[in-house]
Amino acid sequence: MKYVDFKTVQAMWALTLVIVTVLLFPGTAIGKASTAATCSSFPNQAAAQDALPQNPKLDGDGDGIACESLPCPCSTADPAPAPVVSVVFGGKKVQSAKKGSVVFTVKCPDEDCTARASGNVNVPKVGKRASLARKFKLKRVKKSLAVGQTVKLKLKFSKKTRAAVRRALKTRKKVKVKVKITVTNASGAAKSKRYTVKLKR
Ligand SMILES: [Ca+2]
Repeated sequence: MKYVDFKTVQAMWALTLVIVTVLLFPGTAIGKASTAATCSSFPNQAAAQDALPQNPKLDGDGDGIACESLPCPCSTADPAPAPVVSVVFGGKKVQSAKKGSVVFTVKCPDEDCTARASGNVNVPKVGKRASLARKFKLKRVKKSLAVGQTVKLKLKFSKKTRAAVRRALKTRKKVKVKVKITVTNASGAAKSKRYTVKLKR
């Protein structure tokens, strides 16, 4: 190479300058575009909060607040509170098979709510008749509760279920009823409770 003209030298210098800038200041616009946003990409908490919808990883603990470690200015928007519904559940762990149903109670002390119950009866095999070992689904129950009202949820056994339960209990088999009760309020908050009830003769 005999000589390099002035324009080429100038262009090379400019290019070098850009590369050095990106290497030294990765926080600049050019550097940021090439990497996924992390908390260190933001100057403060509020900025990270604004970018949270596009970068869910900024909220590692899932509480709705991005990058708690960053300095303020901070986001003034409170994270949406976790919806809760307070419920008082009631129900005996051992219930009589004679009634042909299992009964639970539900009360919402703070607001109106809706209770839904579903479940099944697990009847074990009796004697050699393996076909009788099965789950019997209970008919679902749904009730609306006024605030403070205690409501009974009665899950009735079908005729078939009653017969199978009676047969099993006669031979001292254990019959269990599994029930799930879910209570929801007007704002969609839900709370569930599961019961395993032993049936006695
Ligand atoms: Ca967080």
